[in-house]
Amino acid sequence: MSRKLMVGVAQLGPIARSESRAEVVVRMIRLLTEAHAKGCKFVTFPELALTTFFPRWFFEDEEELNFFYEKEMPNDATKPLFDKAAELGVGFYLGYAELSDDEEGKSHKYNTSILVDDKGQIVSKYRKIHLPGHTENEPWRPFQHLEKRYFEPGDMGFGSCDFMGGKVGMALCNDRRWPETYRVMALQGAEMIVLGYNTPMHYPPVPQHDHLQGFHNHLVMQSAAYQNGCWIVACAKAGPEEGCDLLGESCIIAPTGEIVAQAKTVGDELIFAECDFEQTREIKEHIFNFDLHRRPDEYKIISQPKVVAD
Ligand code: ING
Repeated sequence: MSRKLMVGVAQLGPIARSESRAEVVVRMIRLLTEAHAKGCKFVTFPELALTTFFPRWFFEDEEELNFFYEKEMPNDATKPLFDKAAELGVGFYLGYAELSDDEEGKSHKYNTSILVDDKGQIVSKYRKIHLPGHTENEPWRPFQHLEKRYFEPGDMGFGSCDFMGGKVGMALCNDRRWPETYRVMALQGAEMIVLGYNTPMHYPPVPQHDHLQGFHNHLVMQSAAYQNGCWIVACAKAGPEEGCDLLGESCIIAPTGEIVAQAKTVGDELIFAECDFEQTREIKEHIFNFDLHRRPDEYKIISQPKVVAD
């Protein structure tokens, strides 16, 4: 028996600060249409896919900052994407900056992703849990990484939902570096984990690792795919964006840990592969059979709350 899904990864090249959401959506629809022509039923876009990666700048003006957030989804800018996807019968994963009000009317900002089905309906939402970077402007850096300032930690946990014949979980960028991310979803039955990323090649605190960005990117996801018996689908925003070089190397990784498709450029590029959810069983029922082999009684320290330094 097989449960095959043709998956596309729509890597985006640089998005200029001056580029409108409408212009970006045109690029996304072009990739979505190409993916459909190749037989894809599901397409992933990057993290914060609608605008340039704005956490690289320090904004003092709240209004200037709020420009980068979506107040609703879909909205005028993204409706053409939702409509085209529904017309073609293709689902997608989309990352964006979310500005949402809670029941008391208090507004919150999250680094968010959604799963949209082949009828254009949002079926799952995730808010980024591992926020990298810093909270205050640090002028010593050639560029900032102010995700801790511009987003609240996600409040929805890591989930897994029935989607397109399999069980699919979502993550965002820095989440992919933390093994717990994948294990929490795999323990909920996830067979595929999709994520988008914006990863600068230069990491100011530890520049001696700059040449290892590509290695670390694939290292963490290939090991996670194997250790959790999951397909991992990773989509970059890539290339020289507003003076900051972003890693490409978008990829699709099989449950064995093998990279089965990888982007070759740092521009708009579609890669795709046929993913059989059934193939996850080779791992989940054998080498990483959680029920048979896992020893959570020996892992308690992993989920103990952080000790707050006094
Ligand atoms: N970006 C980066 C990431 O985790 C980063 C931050 C870059 C961390 C390089 C470490 C090294 O890929 C986001 N958006 O999380």
